[in-house]
Amino acid sequence: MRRAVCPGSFDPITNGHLDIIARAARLYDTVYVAVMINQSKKGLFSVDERIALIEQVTGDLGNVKVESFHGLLVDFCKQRDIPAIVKGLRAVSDFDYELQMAQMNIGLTGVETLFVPTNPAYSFLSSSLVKEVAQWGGDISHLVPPVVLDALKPKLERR
Ligand code: COD
Repeated sequence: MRRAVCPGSFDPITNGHLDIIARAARLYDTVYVAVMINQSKKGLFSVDERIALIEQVTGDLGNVKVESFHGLLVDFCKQRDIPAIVKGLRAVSDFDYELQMAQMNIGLTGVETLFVPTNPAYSFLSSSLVKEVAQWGGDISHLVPPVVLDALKPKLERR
């Protein structure tokens, strides 16, 4: 049974995340999507809301499990016997930090990190930019799944 994890904050999930998760799901028997909890960072969506959105948009893939975790990613992997972390790489700017994390993680427990090049259509895309553009009324309908678009509207109106 080949297992991998796609970790992140997913606040909220974008088409860039989804592209990486779908590609990982073609390579592995089971892909865990780990919503990592960072208590010092208040998100727009609660962890439960993020999980619900990810479950809705990955449901058709058939081999994706969504969970939250508070702690080190390597411990999430150890507890579930996951040998590989799959990450998307958007640009050179991502590389330095991603390399540091990959080297730290393999040093901690031996878990490997595999990098998947972003789809060029999403190479500029991040959850933060989506929220900023949406807040000022910009069109993000091509950047997030429809359920995320619907979920964003009431959140941003309340701000
Ligand atoms: N195209 C392709 N891939 C993308 C895109 C895009 N447009 N946007 C995001 N991604 C991928 C990247 O691989 C990214 O790493 C991942 O999705 C998650 O993105 P975000 O923005 O939701 O999440 P981050 O960057 O805030 O997540 C950082 C982690 C939570 C993964 C990291 O901080 C972590 O592992 N934390 C757990 C605690 C820990 O173990 N710390 C020690 C690390 S060595």
